[in-house]
Amino acid sequence: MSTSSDRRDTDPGGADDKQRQLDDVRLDLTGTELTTDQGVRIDHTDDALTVGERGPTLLEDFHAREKITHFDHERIPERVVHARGAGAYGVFQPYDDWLAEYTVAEFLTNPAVRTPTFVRFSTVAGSRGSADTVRDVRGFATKFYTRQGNYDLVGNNMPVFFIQDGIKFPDFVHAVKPEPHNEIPQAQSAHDTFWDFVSLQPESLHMIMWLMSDRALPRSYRMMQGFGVHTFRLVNAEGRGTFVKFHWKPVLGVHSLVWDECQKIGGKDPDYNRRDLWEAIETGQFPEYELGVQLVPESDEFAFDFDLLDSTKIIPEEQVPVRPVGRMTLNRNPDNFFAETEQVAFHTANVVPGIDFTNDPLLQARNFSYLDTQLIRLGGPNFPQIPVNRPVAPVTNNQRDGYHQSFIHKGRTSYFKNSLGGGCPALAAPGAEVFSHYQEKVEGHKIRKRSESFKDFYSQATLFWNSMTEPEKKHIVAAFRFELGHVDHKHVRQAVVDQLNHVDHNLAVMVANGVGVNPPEREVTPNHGRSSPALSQITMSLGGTVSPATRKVAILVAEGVDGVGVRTLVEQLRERGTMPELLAPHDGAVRTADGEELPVDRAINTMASVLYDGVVVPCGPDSVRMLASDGYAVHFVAEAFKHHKPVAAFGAGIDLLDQPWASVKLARDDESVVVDQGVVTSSAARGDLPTEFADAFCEALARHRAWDRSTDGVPA
Ligand code: HDE
Repeated sequence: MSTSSDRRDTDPGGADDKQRQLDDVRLDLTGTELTTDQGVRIDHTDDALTVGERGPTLLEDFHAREKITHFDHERIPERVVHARGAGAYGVFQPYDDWLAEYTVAEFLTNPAVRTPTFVRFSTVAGSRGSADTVRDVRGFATKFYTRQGNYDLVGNNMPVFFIQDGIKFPDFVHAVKPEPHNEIPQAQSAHDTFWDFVSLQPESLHMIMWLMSDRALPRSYRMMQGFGVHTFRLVNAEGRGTFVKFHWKPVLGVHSLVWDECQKIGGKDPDYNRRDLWEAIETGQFPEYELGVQLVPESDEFAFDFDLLDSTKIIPEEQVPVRPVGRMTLNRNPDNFFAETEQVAFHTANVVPGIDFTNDPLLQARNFSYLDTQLIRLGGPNFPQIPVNRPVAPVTNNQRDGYHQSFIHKGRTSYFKNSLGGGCPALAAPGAEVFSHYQEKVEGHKIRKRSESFKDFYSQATLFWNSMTEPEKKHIVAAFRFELGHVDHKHVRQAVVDQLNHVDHNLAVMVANGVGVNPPEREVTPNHGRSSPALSQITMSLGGTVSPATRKVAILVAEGVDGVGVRTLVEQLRERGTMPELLAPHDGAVRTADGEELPVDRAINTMASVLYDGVVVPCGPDSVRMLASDGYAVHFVAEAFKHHKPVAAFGAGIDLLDQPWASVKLARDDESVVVDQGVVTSSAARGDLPTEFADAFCEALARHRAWDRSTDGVPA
């Protein structure tokens, strides 16, 4: 058996600590024989024990009873929110030690320490079996198994929240969940009770702007930001506190789907985001996120025109920059969804020395709620012993008994102080690193009253709106029209529009015109005109380094395709980190113009353009003629075009793009590479395909979508 000092020699950073611990409980049944839960071997499990061939089943059949009883109890309650999720293990490592001035948290400040993590991404409103691509907030919860104990950063992919005080959470969740009389609609906010709540609770408006934006439709969990939302507190060795907001930034950039695409994917592949995460990790394309912090000295607590304790507000990045701390890489899928992703339990109150709370009333309520909900969801107080939840730091205390106790505590003492057990577990020795609560001075009367400093509901909603690019604004207006268009009560539609008039008059008018209510006659709250470029994912992705890595490309082929051209292209696309797949009218293989067999990855009619980031139609006159007469193929290209995706063709493949609805410039005669509105074409064929073709297509993939493309007339 290896000792912990052996382990430190081979893994000094500690990155494998958690996996080594889990190895002790991992079961591999390869080569085993069937037994009962009591370890008794069984040679028959297809028929119950009966009296004669056609007689009654006997109660004595312990194997049948045990098997069925266990099955009967397989389900546990799903999470009351964030029920649908996907998880992965990873490792976090700080870049350097600069944060040590502000916190004693070792995992954030010691670059030699590699802390194991488990992350669970989730949607919020839908049930466990609902689709991934709904319009919703995404959870981004991270458990850091640090050497000082577990730290959980239970965040979302949006930096603000719907409400300011946790006491409103049951009201909010009841409003957004399916309506109670008929349990409709599933995983959607487009219904009356949600918008009724919003119209009467204007503090939700800032978050509503985020929810109606493209942020609610992430292309991938690997391509969305994460935020701790609340203002937390870092505490340094002298006991000095600093306010902090946590940010995760995905290395692949922030990208979204379009709404029409989301709705279609909901049917074609309800596991779209979950599958994407799983496959990326299985194929070694490990998702990476940079952790950053915004720091505010306590002396600046009142320096802002909003309250730092109000979770419906951001600190604009232009005001307080996000400073990079370290990087997390997700590198291992769970072995068993239930054991790990379903049973993982996050809690905002799981903190380690160096990180503490503030009086944000939303955070304070969460610090109560998570443990409470887990007691019922995971069946009692011993859920921290479930393998995925166990810290790598030793757990030694006098907590005993309860459902599912899985440790055997030896000895006769389970109380403090004791003399019979040698005084153990003892208090930490003086000077040892312990958690000590930040000594904040608090005084006041017991009151139920929202602070006056929380009462500006509109300025930051306006800031968000002002920061959007034109396509992003168009999407927001369309989202409001879709959502309110599903609200039956006209007075609710009107009330929401009237609220929006406080955010921006033009926005309110545009929404009103789409949903058949009275546009507000005049501006009530003048738009302050301020903006924050960091809020726009399009502005950010244009400014930053973008990469086509991991994007999925469909190459449409049929009999007679230009095999040399296809092979060249596939190679070039792979070299640039993308994931090309060949789709044909049938599965198996197609014969190229040169008579060779070209293996096919998928049949076109089993897939859809919405499952790819871009499409290429290669040369081969026969192949293109066949595709042109195949409705699935024609629709595939038209739909990708409609969703502003990069579309490319070479040689005869260009004919498939030469459509009345595609007003783009296409390569003709000897034009090597033409790029127009994200459409990349080349007259070249066979082995002559210039590398600029793949370069231009990958550049378009990296830019994600061509928003300047006009798509109104596309019949898809
Ligand atoms: Fe949660 N939230 N929440 N929440 N939340 C839960 O805990 C709650 C809030 C978030 O993948 C529950 O174990 C209250 C904000 C995530 O397992 C529950 C309030 C943010 C997850 C709960 C909030 C979140 C949860 C349900 C208002 C972003 C999924 C199951 C005071 C910063 C974690 C569970 C996972 C889960 C309560 C508000 C994020 C009921 C009372 C703000 C990512 O305890």
